[in-house]
Amino acid sequence: NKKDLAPVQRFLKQHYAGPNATYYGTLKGKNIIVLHLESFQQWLIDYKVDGKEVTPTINSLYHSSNTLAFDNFFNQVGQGKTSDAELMLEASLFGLPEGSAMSTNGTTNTFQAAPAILDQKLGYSSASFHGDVPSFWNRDNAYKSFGYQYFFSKEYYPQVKDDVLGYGMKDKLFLKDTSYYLEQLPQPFYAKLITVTNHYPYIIDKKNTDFPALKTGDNTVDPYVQTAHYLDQSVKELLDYLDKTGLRKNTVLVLYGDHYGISNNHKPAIAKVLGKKNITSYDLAMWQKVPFMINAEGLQGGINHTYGGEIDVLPTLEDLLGISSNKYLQFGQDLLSADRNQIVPFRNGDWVTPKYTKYDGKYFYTKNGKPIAKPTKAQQAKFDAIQKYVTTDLGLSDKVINGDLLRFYHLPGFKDVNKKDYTYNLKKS
Ligand code: GP9
Ligand code: MN
Repeated sequence: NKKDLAPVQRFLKQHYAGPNATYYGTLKGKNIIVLHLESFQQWLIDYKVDGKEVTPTINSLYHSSNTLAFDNFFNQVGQGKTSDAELMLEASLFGLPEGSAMSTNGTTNTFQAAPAILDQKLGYSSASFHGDVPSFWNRDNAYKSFGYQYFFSKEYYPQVKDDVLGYGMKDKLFLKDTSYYLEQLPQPFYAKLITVTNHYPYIIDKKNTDFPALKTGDNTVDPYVQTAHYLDQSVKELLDYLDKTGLRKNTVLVLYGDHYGISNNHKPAIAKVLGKKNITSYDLAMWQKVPFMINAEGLQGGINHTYGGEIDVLPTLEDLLGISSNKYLQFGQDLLSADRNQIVPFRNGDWVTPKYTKYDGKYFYTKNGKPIAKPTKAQQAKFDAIQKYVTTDLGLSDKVINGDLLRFYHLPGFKDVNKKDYTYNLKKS
């Protein structure tokens, strides 16, 4: 009930991290394209197979002087996988400890999410694009709750025939046809493009496989670099298109990997990828890193080492767009803020900080991965304090979702989203 809001407000106020004056508002009014890189892990960046870069396009974006990249950025998803990543990015709320919050609560809950905020504060139009059926992860309902004006799902791509590899059409075909829709969106727009070819079990047809597989002997791990390479080529085609049409000039590109592609069940192969004898829990924690980068003409770029994750994306974008998130009920902290606490919670309650890491219930030094079998009193006190923050952070986010608490929260200058304003069906009923 309404009374449950008070502790949430208190906690978020206490941990609010203010914007960065150097960046605040610098991207205001530009189009935004969020490129969702399916199952894409940070280690793929600059990784080579037989001397060849797996993802040359994404690598060059990563190193561009107009790209703000983050190399200590972690996925924080739970069982909701892609949908948890989407929820964190759209609303800065965590997925639930079990299941997919977008599926269970996406239809009925009130949200104060990116599409609605950008529309109401800055007049952005919004669209999500995905080459799968609209009902997957309950997107067709949750997107209405988020305030998405358009949702281009599989049925909007009737001309694409050469598609099915499990979860929707192949990225090159998807992104090519997406670009025709993008062009017609009223500007400025906020668009999310959800790729899917680089999805387990990493299958790609022969004519699209000109890249060598890994040779770990693990059938899941070995072709992962091939689909990642294909994804990279599709990104190149999208960038070429944006450059050619001039759209690139006034568009911010946000790229991120939604979650791990190789689960922790593949330790021997992971060891080979990392060139290590044995894999520790610390290695598995670092294995959860995914790319996050923001590219825009004139943006002061560089590789930023702050520790953060998907929950922090929305406050970061708000900062760059000049939207003050001071009063927002968002669980992340601006990645550019000097006031960040740099505590990265995983959905199961483990965590990473610049100094210490807890994973599988074990403690490590984050810098070198050395285990801390017997913490000193002072260390244990520190661990307890971090754990308290993590448990509270996750627990309060769960309360917001389970109790639908945002319906009681009056966000200043924000009108509640009316789901009836949106229909995404092509077929007339
Ligand atoms: C399905 C796609 C995959 O539409 O987004 O979701 P995932 O299995 O990665 O959660
Ligand atoms: Mn996914």
